[in-house]
Amino acid sequence: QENTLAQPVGITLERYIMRKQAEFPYATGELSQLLRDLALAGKIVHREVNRAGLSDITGGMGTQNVQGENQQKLDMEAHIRFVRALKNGRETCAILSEEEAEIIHTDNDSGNYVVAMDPLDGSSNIDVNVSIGTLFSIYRRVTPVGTKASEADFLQGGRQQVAAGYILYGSSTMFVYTTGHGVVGFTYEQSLGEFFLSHPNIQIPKQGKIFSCNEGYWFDYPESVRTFLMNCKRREYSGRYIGSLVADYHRNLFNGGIYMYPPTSKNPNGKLRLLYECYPLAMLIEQAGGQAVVSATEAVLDIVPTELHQRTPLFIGSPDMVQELVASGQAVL
Ligand code: AHM
Ligand code: MG
Repeated sequence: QENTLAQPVGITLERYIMRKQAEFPYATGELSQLLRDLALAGKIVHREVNRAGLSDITGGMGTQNVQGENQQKLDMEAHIRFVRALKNGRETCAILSEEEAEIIHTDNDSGNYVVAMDPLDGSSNIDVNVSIGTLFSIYRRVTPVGTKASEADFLQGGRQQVAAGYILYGSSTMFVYTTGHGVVGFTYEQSLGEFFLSHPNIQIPKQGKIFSCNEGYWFDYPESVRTFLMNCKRREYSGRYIGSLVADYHRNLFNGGIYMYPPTSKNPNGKLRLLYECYPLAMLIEQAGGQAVVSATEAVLDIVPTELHQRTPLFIGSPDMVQELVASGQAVL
């Protein structure tokens, strides 16, 4: 008899995380729970992002949402959702968010992990229906369990991240992460309310034909960056720049390319934040076979952090393109 069922459903994020946990006999399940908390908040933010154009209608009438809260701007709403999910999950003792200057303590000093995150990145794209994303970076705390977490827990350096990832709210919503064993991607199936494994082992092409940067700052760019860009143009590579870091990064990860945010006169240290924008993407790109550098001589993950919200230049993508850029600017980059 003909099988009238639709396609078999695949592996959900939940199941995948459980299976992975079982592969590590000493794993306590805490990191697994933390990843699930992030995915849960991601689903809620997905919902809010998808009805963003409508929320002004209710917001404009001064109404409240179902929880009786006043309507928030979407980036603040995302911040509240992620903080709440991480607090409820009880694995996290402290959170650093782009939306708040100080560390947020979760009132659970027995949590083993801290999370640095940008709850909703791509502020210029939020109100105009263009792809935006969430970025996160996870560390095991270095301060004793049971005490208050401190800056030291967040300033461990990118190589100490135990997991990192992002959620892309694009034409579909995706959850992409690494725990240091390759990069996996899950796509959200809205009608089932689940993320399904769609990209089991993501590798970036060694060479690409896309350059992504804000060319409006051309006259500010270091000579090396301009030389590199001119060479890209001579070869008629494609310029692609959404202005949402997660979306630009995600496209280049799959198609091959380089994303650049060099120092400019407005932002002499670059614009992007080290702890919750550059570190997580740098960990992901290295796991995917790519490279992320801040200068000709320094990998992003090797920067020693000094401040919670510090900025850094970023050059990230296909290894051959990053190496060509580095070669064009040994002296000046
Ligand atoms: P945000 O944290 O205020 O959203 O800024 C970060 C964003 C990135 O997503 C994007 O790549 C970059 O800023 C774009 O900056 P610019 O408009 O200067 O090109
Ligand atoms: Mg941001």
